[in-house]
Amino acid sequence: EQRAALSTARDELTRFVMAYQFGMEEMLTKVNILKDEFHYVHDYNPIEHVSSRLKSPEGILTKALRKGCPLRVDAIREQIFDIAGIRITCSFIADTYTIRDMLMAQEDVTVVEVKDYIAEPKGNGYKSLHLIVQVPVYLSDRVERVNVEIQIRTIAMDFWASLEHKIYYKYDGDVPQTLLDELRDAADAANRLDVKMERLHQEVSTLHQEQPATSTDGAQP
Ligand code: 0O2
Repeated sequence: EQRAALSTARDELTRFVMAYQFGMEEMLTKVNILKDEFHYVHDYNPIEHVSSRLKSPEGILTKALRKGCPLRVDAIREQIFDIAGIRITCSFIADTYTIRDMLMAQEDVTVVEVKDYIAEPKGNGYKSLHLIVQVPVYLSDRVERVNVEIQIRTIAMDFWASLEHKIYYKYDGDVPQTLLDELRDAADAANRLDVKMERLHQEVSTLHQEQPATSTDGAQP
């Protein structure tokens, strides 16, 4: 009897995680379509890099325990939003908002939550746009709406976040104050770089529009 219960629980968990995998793949296709299409429409690609990950069963349980969420799939479905995660790295700050708006405008994407840590950075200096969206996954016997977390940030924000994440885990969350201060300084430096790069990019784009660059090898365009 216990073996049958275990087997049912395992099947349930497998199907549960599978739906997230499918939802994540659907969102990835959407992001990759934008990335490829942008390549033709603009003279630079606003999406630098796209990555994705499924939270491991262990990671799901750890987060559930941390949030005081009951260890049942129905509760986990309603309280843990980042089982499927996609990270989009953009060239410039303005691009992060452009990509956010394009994804939010898609008819089959339901926006559950938006957190703008770019406009309002976290105390430690963390910056990123977070979206929780829901996409329908058409399974053999039902349609399941799964949550996918999308993090959109610039290359500089991503560089900072990955180092901060490593340091945080290295010190098991108890990072010395001097390092925290230095990380805050680094976040400010990353922000200055983002602002400067965006201004340069805009200047060059404006110049390019006013005065199209001429070919240097003498070939006809
Ligand atoms: P991991 O290991 O990256 O998966 P919620 O998900 O809303 O219930 P939370 O943590 O308040 O809980 O949500 P929030 O603030 O939107 O953060 C979700 C994810 O954003 C985190 O997932 C991180 O990936 C990232 N993140 C948030 N704050 C920071 C930060 O200060 N530094 C870095 N490097 N990343 C951050 P996890 O599950 O916490 O971690």
